[in-house]
Amino acid sequence: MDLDAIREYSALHAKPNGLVLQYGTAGFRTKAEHLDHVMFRMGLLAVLRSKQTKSTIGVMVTASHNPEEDNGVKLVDPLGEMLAPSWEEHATCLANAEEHEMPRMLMDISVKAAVNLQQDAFVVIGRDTRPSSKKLSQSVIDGVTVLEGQFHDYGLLTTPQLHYMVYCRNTSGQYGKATIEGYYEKLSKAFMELTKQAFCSGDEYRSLKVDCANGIGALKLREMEHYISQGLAVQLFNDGTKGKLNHLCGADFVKSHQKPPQGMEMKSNERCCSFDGDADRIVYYYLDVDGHFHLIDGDKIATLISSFLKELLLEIGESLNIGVVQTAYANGSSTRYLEEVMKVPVYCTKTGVKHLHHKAQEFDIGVYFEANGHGTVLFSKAAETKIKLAKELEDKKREAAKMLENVIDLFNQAAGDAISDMLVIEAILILKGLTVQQWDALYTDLPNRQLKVKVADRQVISTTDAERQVVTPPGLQEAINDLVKKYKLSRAFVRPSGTEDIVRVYAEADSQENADSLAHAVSLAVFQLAGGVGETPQPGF
Ligand code: NG1
Ligand code: ZN
Repeated sequence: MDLDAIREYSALHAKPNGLVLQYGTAGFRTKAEHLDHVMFRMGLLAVLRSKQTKSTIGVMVTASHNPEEDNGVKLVDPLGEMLAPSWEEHATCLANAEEHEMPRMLMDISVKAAVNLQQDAFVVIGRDTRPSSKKLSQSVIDGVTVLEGQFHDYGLLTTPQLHYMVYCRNTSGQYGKATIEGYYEKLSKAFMELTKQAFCSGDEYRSLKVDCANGIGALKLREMEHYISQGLAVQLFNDGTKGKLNHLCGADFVKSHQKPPQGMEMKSNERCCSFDGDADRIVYYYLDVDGHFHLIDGDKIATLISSFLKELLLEIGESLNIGVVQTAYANGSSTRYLEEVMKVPVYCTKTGVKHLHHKAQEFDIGVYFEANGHGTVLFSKAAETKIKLAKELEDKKREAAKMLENVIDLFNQAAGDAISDMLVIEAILILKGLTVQQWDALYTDLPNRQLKVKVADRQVISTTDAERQVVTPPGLQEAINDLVKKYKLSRAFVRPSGTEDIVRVYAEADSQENADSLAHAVSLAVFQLAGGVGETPQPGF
């Protein structure tokens, strides 16, 4: 390690005084102007992680669904996964180190993590379309080069595309080609093959309106359009030519406000979907003939996909275990439907895809989705092998096995991916001849409401039982229990956000009015018992 060079370059990416950041649910996130030093340091850290794992490591510059002025960075581990927890700690220490501590901190991490400094390092970098992203990704590159790491800068990519590149490179190209064309070819081939034997019921199923949140999804979907145009016509809205990223549009807006994005022309019964700012989330929706808005969120996506997979597994007659992984934000109706009607085991983990991803790996086929539309399906090696063997069986089983193979190829095994999920969903709707209304009618969501409360220090709230119960501050859980008792079919929980400086409140009840009123009452309890700041939460939204 050339400590002088590190000192010299680090001074060019100096840390603002007094700034403390935490590697949270999805890496570091804050206002873009505070992130230059973090980017440089994550470039350094990526080199160490690459040396330690003897693998390619990814660095993605994005703040996903957060405002355009924000930015963020996260590291991607060798199999496309989120950074290992012990390295999240190293990341936090490194990001918060004072200038003069930098060389020692790097040495400390190298010793603690047994990094062989002689080992070569390779880092791949991607970024979203935020105005700040280009310069910030250059700071990552500065960090990589000062530690003499090799790198490939992919430039503009969706977050899941970067995960895909990392996964491809670390499996010697077996998973796919580590190029943007490789990604389009893999997905479009699987999509076209999967849908080719479909009973084609005309154009109504074959065109889809996509709100791209004025983000990277628009660019990438446009590039991909011609690969899939024979099977699906996509019409892009909020494509970034005028509007602001994530502003009044995108998956997060649609899910949290439960209304259509601005800039989308919706006619009744048309299938529409929204991506978020880095295209790893997707939600669907439509207007019924009375003009009412219907949201089809991650839970209903997971339900559609698991019921399709279950049918195919039944056809090939293989005993593969399938499990669905959700978080506390999953609508109670979805959990009940999956468990009681579909007889699929459901598990609840903490918020953040890394927790869901991890749990999903325990099954032959693990379906995981956050209610906000972030998720994918993981197939174990054992499942892949059994499916391959089933292709040798009689005709009907062979067809189902072939379809399953295409489904495996279509799902991004490295990360939740809006583009890949969209293609799977479209394929299932085509194959089953389902309209968006029929899909929506699988079950009825319980009315729900999510709110944010500002407190002085959100870490005073600690939780247990996959975030469904509050441990501290004392009295808060009892207060929530008492409030929940006042409503029918009700449930509520609170947790500190990992990406914003707020506490999130979630409530569900038998009517929208009751869900709203319960959410408000719980917000007041948080405000009073957990050190609320600013204005007392008001009813109404
Ligand atoms: P936080 O801010 O920790 O609630 C949010 C989402 C997560 C995940 C991360 C990363 C909700 C309630 N929370 O986390 O699911 O997507 O952002 O982007 O949707
Ligand atoms: Zn995202």
